[in-house]
Parts: sequence; C-alpha cells; structure tokens
Amino acid sequence: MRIDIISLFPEMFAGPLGHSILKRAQEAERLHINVVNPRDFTFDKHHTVDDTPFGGGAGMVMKPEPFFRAVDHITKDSTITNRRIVLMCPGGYRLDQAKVKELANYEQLILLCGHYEGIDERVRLHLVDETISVGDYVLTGGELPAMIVADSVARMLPGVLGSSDSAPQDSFYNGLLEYPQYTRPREFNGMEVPEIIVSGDHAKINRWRHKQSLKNTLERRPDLLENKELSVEDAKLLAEIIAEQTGG
Ligand code: 21W
Repeated sequence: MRIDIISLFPEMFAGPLGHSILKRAQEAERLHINVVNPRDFTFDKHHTVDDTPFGGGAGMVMKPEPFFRAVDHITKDSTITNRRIVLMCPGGYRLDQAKVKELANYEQLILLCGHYEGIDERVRLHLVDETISVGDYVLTGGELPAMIVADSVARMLPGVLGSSDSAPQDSFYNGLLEYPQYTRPREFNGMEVPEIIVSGDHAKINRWRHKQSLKNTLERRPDLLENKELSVEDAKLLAEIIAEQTGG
C-alpha cells in the first residue's frame, strides 16, 4: 500500500512513522509512506498557503490550490486506480476499527492535513472522497490524526505484524475488549497471577480468557455489547458474570 500525506509540517511524521513496526513494513516494501508539503505547490514569491477568510472573522484559511496541485502531482503518471482521498477534519466520520479495515483495502491513501483555522471548503466538496476525525476533542492540526490513520491501517496489511495472526487477537476484532495478560514472575510483591493461567489446561484457559473479555467489556465499555449478536456460549458466560456481580 502507498500512503501519501499532504502536510505543512512533513518533519512531524518521521518519528512516529519511522520506527518499530511501520519502519519494518516500509523496509519490507509492504508499505510506502510519502509526505508532501503543499507549500511546494505554490507559485508566488512568498509561497502563500493561507489567506484571510472571505466574509471576515479571525484567523486564516488554507487556500485550495496547493492541495489540488499536490493531489494532482501525486496521482498523475500513476497506474493506481483503487485509491481514497481523505481529509482529516474535526467534523469527519469518527474513526473506528471497521473504517480502518475498509481503508486497508485501498491500494493508495492520500491523507490531507489542515492546520490554522481550517481549509477552504472547496477541498472538502470537490477534492476528497471522505472526511475522518479521530475523536471529539480539538487538536491543532490534522497531522496527529493522519498518523493515527496510517498506523492503524498499516498494521492491518498482510505481513506487517510479526506474527500473522496477531491482528485478529486485538481489542475490537471480535467487538470485545481484550482479556488480561500476565508474564513472569508468578508472584511479585505479594501480587499473584490467577491460578487458572498457570494450570496448563488450555480449554479452561481459553474459556476463562473469553469470559474475562466479556467481563471487561461489560464493566468498561457496555456500549460495545449493545449492538453485538451474542452466541449461546456468550450469553451463558454473561449470565455467569452478572450472577457473580450480584453475589448470586
Ligand atoms: C481545529 C481544524 C479546529 C479546524 C469557523 C469555521 C483533523 C482533528 C483535526 C482544527 C478547527 C481531527 C473554523 C479530532 C481534531 C484537525 C485542527 C475549526 C475553524 N472557524 N480529529 N471553522 N480532532 N484539527 N475550524 O481537531 O484538523 S482530524
């Protein structure tokens, strides 16, 4: 997959996208990340990327032309047809794992980052396919959100995670939170690991883990259970959890 990022601050991306799993993915050529600066697509002496808002008001608005030209530059002479152009935008679709999986199916993602007070509306209306937010809080720009999209999408690509079956084990894969994990030592400052986890009975361990997933989800993120179809086994485990909670 190719991920092209359009940002006024290309240097911001080197750290987060240049380490660990994403570094390896790029070295293995499963992922190509390219950051371009809209300032390089301005023709005036001062390389102007923003201007005062029509209609008045405080702050500056990012001009449309540098974004259109940057996207043109990225897409021209390319054989890729299966691409998605995404604007990082506080009012966009709130990113979730289903969206991440959907984005991972494209050959190329082009992520546009705004800054300052916002971007000329014609970019949203006529240049991009969709807008994405990373949550209901205000950041200073679209750079951190673009990194979140790049990171979450990259780890879904085949061969990017070390062990090929790591991704399906994650939180949200089956719509539940994860079960608790433990490693050595078995006892630390009087804190012990649950007996079952060292029992060696893998059928029991798997059932315990799944029950813990359900319990964690019920206690911390009950909203995740509301739209979930429960298997007979899940319903039984949930009934056990609720009975234990109410002391029954
Ligand atoms: C913050 C841009 C505020 C625009 C009148 C009309 C991208 C983001 C961002 C930013 C405004 C995301 C205005 C979660 C985020 C992002 C910077 C408001 C000014 N005045 N996800 N419009 N949170 N943030 N616009 O902040 O670019 S995805």
